[in-house]
Amino acid sequence: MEPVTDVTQPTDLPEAASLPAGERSVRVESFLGDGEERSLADDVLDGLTRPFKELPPKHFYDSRGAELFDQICDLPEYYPTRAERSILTRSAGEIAALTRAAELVELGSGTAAKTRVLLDALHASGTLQRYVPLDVTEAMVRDCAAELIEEYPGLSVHGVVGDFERHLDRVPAATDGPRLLAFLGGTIGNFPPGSRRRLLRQIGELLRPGDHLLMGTDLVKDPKVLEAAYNDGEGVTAEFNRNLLHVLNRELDADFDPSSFEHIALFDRDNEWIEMRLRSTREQTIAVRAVGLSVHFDAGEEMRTEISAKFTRQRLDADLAAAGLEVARWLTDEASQFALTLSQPAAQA
Ligand code: AVJ
Repeated sequence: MEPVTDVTQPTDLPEAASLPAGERSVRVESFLGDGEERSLADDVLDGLTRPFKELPPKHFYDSRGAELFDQICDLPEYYPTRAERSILTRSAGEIAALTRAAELVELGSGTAAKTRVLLDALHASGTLQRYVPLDVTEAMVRDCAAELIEEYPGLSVHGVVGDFERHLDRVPAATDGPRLLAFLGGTIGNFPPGSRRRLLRQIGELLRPGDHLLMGTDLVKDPKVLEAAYNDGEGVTAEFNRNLLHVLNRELDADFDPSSFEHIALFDRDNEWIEMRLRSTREQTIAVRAVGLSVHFDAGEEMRTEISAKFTRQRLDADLAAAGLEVARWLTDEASQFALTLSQPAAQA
């Protein structure tokens, strides 16, 4: 695929110096082309023709989905965002001192709300030169890049519009100093064990000795607390889950009636993950015209739309070790609900 490259004044061009300060050091490259719709079509052809229907959670996030997710983060039942922010707030100074990062690379950067806590600490310690946000939503990358270079004098931003499952190799080569790679929010929990380790290995390949990975993970706890976080009283998570059907209707010319699907969220104790599903309330056949598929649902049939793995320290150590990483700091909030792990390439034997 030919990358769609839009270079907005790279810093090394002489003309850049004549631009107003706010435009001097932003560069955004996009690697999303036809590939994006392809991946939804492929996932539908693959996931909706199985005996147990399933779609990956990355397709939740169109603009409505992103908005609903933001609302989820403010729900009283959804503790992970607040817990992670409290850890970041408490530990950002320590992270900055330990990593001395010249560059912050962030996977799934979104609005970079929590990132500012890290950027503040790295900027204050005087080591930070560049921020590299990677996100599938181009507007998010552009808007946050524009804001951040205003907020942090001297910072350059090199945004990458892409999917971290496919475009990690597009992360620009490291600058001179140490790199800190942030993967926050607990997003790693969306991956089942096999692909989780594969992704961690690919992430590990972006790190050299002296670099660090800062990763957020939700922790195993009382199933009632976990299930409430994914089944809130206001029904926001239910709307978020059903939004996937709106995405399919729009992107693939499907004819789902979202009101005929119920939101389900339950903690699978054996696998230690939350599973979200959509349950068809009646027998029905759905046309997904763009891929020429007709999909039959029995009354009560469920389709899995997300897993969100919950971790123990032990499991996380093992997953990181499998990717050649070792834990340097294990940071949790006061109630030990969530963990931020700072890890680094393991010393070569
Ligand atoms: C963005 C994947 C971390 O698993 O908690 C929130 C997504 N789904 N409520 C999570 C989500 C339902 C969230 N992650």
